[in-house]
Amino acid sequence: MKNTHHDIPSALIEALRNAQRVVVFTGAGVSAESGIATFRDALTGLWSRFDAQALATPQAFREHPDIVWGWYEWRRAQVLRAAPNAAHYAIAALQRHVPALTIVTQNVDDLHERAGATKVVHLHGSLHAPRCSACGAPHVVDDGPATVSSVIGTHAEAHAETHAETRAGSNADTYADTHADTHAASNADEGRRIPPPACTQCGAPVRPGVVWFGESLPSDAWSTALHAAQQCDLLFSIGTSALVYPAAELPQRALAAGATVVQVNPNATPLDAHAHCNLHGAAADIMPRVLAAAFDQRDEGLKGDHAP
Ligand code: BJW
Ligand code: ZN
Repeated sequence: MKNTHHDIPSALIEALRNAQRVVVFTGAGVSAESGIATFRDALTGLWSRFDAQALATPQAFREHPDIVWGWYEWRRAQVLRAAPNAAHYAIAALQRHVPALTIVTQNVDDLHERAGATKVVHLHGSLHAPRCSACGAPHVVDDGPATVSSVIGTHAEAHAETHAETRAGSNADTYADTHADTHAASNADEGRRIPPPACTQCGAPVRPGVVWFGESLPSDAWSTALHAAQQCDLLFSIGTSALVYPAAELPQRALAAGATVVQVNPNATPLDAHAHCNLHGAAADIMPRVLAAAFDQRDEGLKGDHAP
C-alpha cells in the first residue's frame, strides 16, 4: 500500500471497512503524547536514563525492593495524572465500528480503558494491579479515600486536593505518607526509595503487577492475544519498537495467517520490511485520520481533545 504522509491509503480504508476481526496491538508510543515516556526512544525513553536490569527484573526487586517499588510508584503516579490522547480515543471508537476488535497492549497504563475501550488484553501486566511476591495475593492499592479506580477519569488536580485534605487529619503510616507524596510525581521522586507494603496474607513484600524481563507473560492474556492475531483480517501495530518477545511475535503470526498488517510509528522498526502499510507519524495524529477516513467519524475520533 502506498501513502503520503497525511493520506490514509484507500486499500487500508477498504480493508478496515470490510474487516470482521481486527487486532490493535499497542506499545509505549501510543501513550507518548499523554506524557508517558517510552522505553527505547533515544533521548526521552526510560532506558536512556534508567538501567533496565536494575529496575525491571525479578533479581532487581529481590536485591533492592525499595528502589524498584519507589520507581514504579513514581511511574504509577505519572499515569494517574495523565489523560488518554486522541489515539486512545480513536482506537476505542474503532472498537465500536468493527464487528470484533481486540486491543492487545504491552502498556502497563490504563489509558485505553479510560478512553472507553473494553476488554483490553494487557500482555505485560498493569501498574495498578500489584500482588504479593510470594503468594500472589492481589494487593489493594490504598491511595487514601480516593482509590485508584475512583481517580480514573477525574482531573488529577481534584484528586490531589482531596488527598491533601484527608492527609492533613490522618494518622498515615510511613508507607501511606510517602505514597501520598508520589502523587506529585516530580522528577525528584523518580529515584525515591519506598519500602513495598507487606502482603496482608503472608507478610511477604508486595511487588508491582508488571511482567519483568525473564518472566512469563500471563498465560490467559497471551493465549487470547495469540488466538486473536491468528484469526484476524487486519492487525494494527501502533507505537511499539517490536523488539520485545514474545509480544513482537503477534504481527508476525498475523502475517503468517494471511492478515493485512498496518504499522503506525514515526520511526523505523523491524516490522517495516514486513508490514503491508507503514504509516509514519504520531499515533495521535494518524489514528483519528484512519477512523475518519474509514467511518467518517471525525468528531468522535477527536473527542479526546475535549474530554476531561
Ligand atoms: C511513537 C510515538 C508516537 C514514539 N506515536 N509511536 C535475548 C537476551 C535476553 C532476553 C531475551 C533475548 N531474546 C528474547 C529475550 C526475552 C525478552 C526480550 O524480548 N528481550 C528483548 C529486549 C531482546 N523477553 C522477556 O523476557 C519476556 N519474557 C519471556 O520471554 O518469557 C519467557 C522466558 C521465561 C524465563 C526465562 C527466559 C524467557 C518478558 C518481557 C517483559 C517486558 N517488560 C517490559 C517492562 C514492563 C514493566 C515496566 O513497564 O517497567 O515491558 S520491557 C518494556 O518493553 C515494556 C514494554 O511493554 C516492552 C515493549 O516496549 P515498547 O512498548 O515497544 O516501547 P519502546 O520504547 O521499545 O518503543 C516505543 C515505540 O514507540 C518506538 O518505536 C517509537 O518510535 C514509537 N513512538 N512516539 C507512535 N507519538
Ligand atoms: Zn502473600
